[in-house]
Amino acid sequence: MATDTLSAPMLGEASRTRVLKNFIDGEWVEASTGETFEDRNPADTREVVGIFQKSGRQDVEDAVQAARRAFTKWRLVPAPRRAEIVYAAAEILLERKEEYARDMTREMGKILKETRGDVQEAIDTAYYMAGEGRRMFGPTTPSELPNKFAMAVRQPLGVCAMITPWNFPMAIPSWKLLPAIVCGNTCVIKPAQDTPLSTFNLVRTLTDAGVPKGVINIVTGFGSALGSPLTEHPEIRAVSLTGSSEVGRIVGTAAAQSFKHCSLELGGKNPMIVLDDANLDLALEGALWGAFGTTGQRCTATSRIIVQKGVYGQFAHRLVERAKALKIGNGLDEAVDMGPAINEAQLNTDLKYVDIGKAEGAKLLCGGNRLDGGEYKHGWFMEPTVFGEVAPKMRIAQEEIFGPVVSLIPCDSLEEAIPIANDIPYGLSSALYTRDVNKAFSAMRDLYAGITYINAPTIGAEVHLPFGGVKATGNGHREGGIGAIDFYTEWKAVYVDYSDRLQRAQIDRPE
Ligand code: UN1
Repeated sequence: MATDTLSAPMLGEASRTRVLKNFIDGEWVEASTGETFEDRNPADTREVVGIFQKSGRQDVEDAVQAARRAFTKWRLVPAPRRAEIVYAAAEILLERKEEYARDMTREMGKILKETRGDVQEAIDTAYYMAGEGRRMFGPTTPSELPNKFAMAVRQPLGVCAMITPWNFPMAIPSWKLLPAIVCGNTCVIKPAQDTPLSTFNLVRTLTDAGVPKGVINIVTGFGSALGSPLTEHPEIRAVSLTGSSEVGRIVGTAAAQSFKHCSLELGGKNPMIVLDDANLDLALEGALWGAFGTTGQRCTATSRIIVQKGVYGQFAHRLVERAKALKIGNGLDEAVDMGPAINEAQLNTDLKYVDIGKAEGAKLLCGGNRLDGGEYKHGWFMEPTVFGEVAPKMRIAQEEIFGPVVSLIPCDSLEEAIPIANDIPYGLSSALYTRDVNKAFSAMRDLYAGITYINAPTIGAEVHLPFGGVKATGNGHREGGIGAIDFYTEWKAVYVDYSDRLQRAQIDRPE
């Protein structure tokens, strides 16, 4: 078996199994536990994509100490210089886009078109954040006293921890790592155990572009072992998690004990409203892409479609026809529309919700079964699934499934649809299909979510706009755009008194 080094070339598909070590202080090191785990292809579990370190508390400690040492120098590198490295990384990612997309399809399962999009999202983030290095604006403002100058400057926080999910294994790490380092922080990242390779590919690129040792450290392993060390460590100043609301509550509670900055991007149960006056062809395309793109494994996935009664029958019929026609299979095949679930546990959850939906009295219009014959034998595949006549309070309409299962909810009007859309524990994304500008604007105001699309599905956020949501979707922070710069910096107010005398604010009031 090949052991990875920074200079080792990427090995192509179907080549030797790579053993990847942790990346700490610019070195590849084995986990202190001496244990490893396998990263397997969910479309064909016979294929081991890589072998990774099953790390423990000591590995986190080593990574934090490396990041702490690196911070003393990195914080002093001018932000535009830090940003140039990120820009150079974007250029390298562009060259390696196809190779990294193929690696990602093999470890995550989503189709090539989408994994290319995932790498592109990291490229977009890199270009955007490279530009921020020359902004990082802060206000200057008049002092209330004469001969005194006042301004606020952004300062880095120190060591930041990132805990990232498997569904966007390069894009989401890029949302966190790139603003963090442009702002002058250093990082310890724990990628999801199902998809560590794509994070390695991103960090390898950043290292090749010139990020110095210790600025980004990777510790792989399981949340059960690494969650507490990362969230409780007194020298970690910020934690950024993308994951479930359940894990978010644990991470948020732990991080609060040492007053860390904490950004939580959590679940979604995203509604799409289709009104009678909508362009139905467009709404169908959107529904299909929003519900079954990424096998429904996006926190932005369209999982509820609230359809006005005038078009409900036609919409349901046509959606089912289109869902049945989707080609399921290995994402490396360009003809495939939808890949597998990420792992057995996720597939079981998806199938469990099919049973729950049936038991609740929803009408199974298509799908619902596991695919495990023939070409599907060694993967975690299931049919795209559509439930009709779903009542808004059923569990399949309230709980995040994270699979290719969508619920159709009939409604009478936009006035009825909005409360149905809002009456869930989450609030990430939302969509409305209509040709009526008045309705569009009231929905933009009244849908209670972090993101609203008009005449587009609930997925497909762009990296320079705020990404995040309300209620159980998060804790008020936003990734993407300037929100990320806000999260990874701390304000410092600076006063310069050039009057040469003691001037007391609030007390000495010039005549
Ligand atoms: C996620 O599902 O966690 O907006 C992120 C989108 C993608 C990002 C999804 N750009 O669907």
